[in-house]
Amino acid sequence: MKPGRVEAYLHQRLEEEGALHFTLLDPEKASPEKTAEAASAAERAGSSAILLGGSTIASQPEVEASAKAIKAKTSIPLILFPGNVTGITGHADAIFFMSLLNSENPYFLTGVQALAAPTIKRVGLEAIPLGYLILGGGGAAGYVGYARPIPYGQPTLAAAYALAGQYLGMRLIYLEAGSGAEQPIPPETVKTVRSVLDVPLIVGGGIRTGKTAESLVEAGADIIVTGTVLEEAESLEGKVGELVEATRRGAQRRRRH
Ligand code: 1GP
Repeated sequence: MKPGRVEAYLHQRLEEEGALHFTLLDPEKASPEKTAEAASAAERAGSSAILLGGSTIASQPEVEASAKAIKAKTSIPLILFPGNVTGITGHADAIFFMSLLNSENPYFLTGVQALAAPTIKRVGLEAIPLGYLILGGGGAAGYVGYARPIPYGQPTLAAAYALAGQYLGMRLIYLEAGSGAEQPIPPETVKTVRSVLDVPLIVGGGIRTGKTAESLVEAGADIIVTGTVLEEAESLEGKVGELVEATRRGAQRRRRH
């Protein structure tokens, strides 16, 4: 399967900028109008893509309504970040076709993917193969996904799983600490994983400040995802701006190594 338009865009932006920031929006937390306004503010502040989804989404119509509203207000890619079959709509540009590599439940390894695949083909969504790994506490995603989270003190285990994902053909690897995690993934873990990987590395969960984003990018994260901190921020645009700037600084520092 050749890279589609969105995947090619991501690679081009990564080549130009070194590292990127993505904004995660939950369609069940606000109305489609408010969600679209947040997406538009994130685009203005320099975020490179909108992720729509979460691990507890039950209402597909809300995903669809939010996707439509976001597409009407933004021009950066809208990528679905599904936790289940309920996370799918044809009104997005692409979908992270994810397998939760450290799940104990085959449903989250290949089962839900098989249920979703025919619909993804029918609606013409670009599928981007992604290996999803849950670390630390794991939050709701870890609980819902029957994950056996990799402890923060075991970076070589995380690297082994990430490399296995790459060898299985996944074209992105996502290290997830869990939405709202108290402790984001430690930079040391990111560094160890980065040292074995060739594909882009996404890091998310519990990232709240520019300083954290910068240190994760410097350690080797290519894409930083934030959701919770943007829901809590007084100014979403201001917070995304801080994170985008930090991501750029992190990329510059990494280049100097
Ligand atoms: C969750 O990694 C994402 O799937 C983002 O986490 O909500 O903590 O930013 P936060």
